[in-house]
Amino acid sequence: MRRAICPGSFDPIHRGHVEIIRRAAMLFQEVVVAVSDNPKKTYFLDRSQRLELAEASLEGISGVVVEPLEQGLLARYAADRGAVALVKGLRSGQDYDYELPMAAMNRALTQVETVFLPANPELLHISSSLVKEVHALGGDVEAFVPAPVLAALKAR
Ligand code: COD
Repeated sequence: MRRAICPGSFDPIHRGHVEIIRRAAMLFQEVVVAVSDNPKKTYFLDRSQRLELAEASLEGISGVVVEPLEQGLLARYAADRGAVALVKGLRSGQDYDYELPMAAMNRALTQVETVFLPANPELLHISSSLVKEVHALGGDVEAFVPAPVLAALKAR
């Protein structure tokens, strides 16, 4: 079984994330979507909501499972889960500069590879922080998030 990990905060999951996960699922037999939980970070949605929304938003994509990612080394988690790769989406050179040393460190730690998928040009403006900001300022985020996330944002 060739398993990959798609890690993220997913606070909340958005259409850019879903597209990367869908493409990862075409490359690997199983994709574990690992929802991070870093107690030092302040999240907009709590972990159970981020997990539920990821599950609901990814329903129907074959080979995808959603799990919590406890605080700790991502490379260790990937090795413990028997994953051969981490999959990250790249929106810009800035993402690449940020991700490249982590990819090298993760490989040095447990030999796990990192696969970078270029963001779909039509979705690269989407980030969780901009979704939250646009929503907080009364903007319509329907084009940027899956239906379950839109419903949850409206309910808050
Ligand atoms: N299109 C394509 N990809 C996108 C888009 C978009 N529009 N938006 C985001 N992405 C990608 C990001 O580039 C990222 O790969 C992924 O989606 C997740 O994004 P976020 O914002 O939900 O998640 P982050 O950036 O907060 O990352 C959380 C992680 C757990 C991945 C991160 O904290 C991490 O790698 N931690 C590792 C800790 C560790 O082991 N450190 C040791 C040093 S290597």
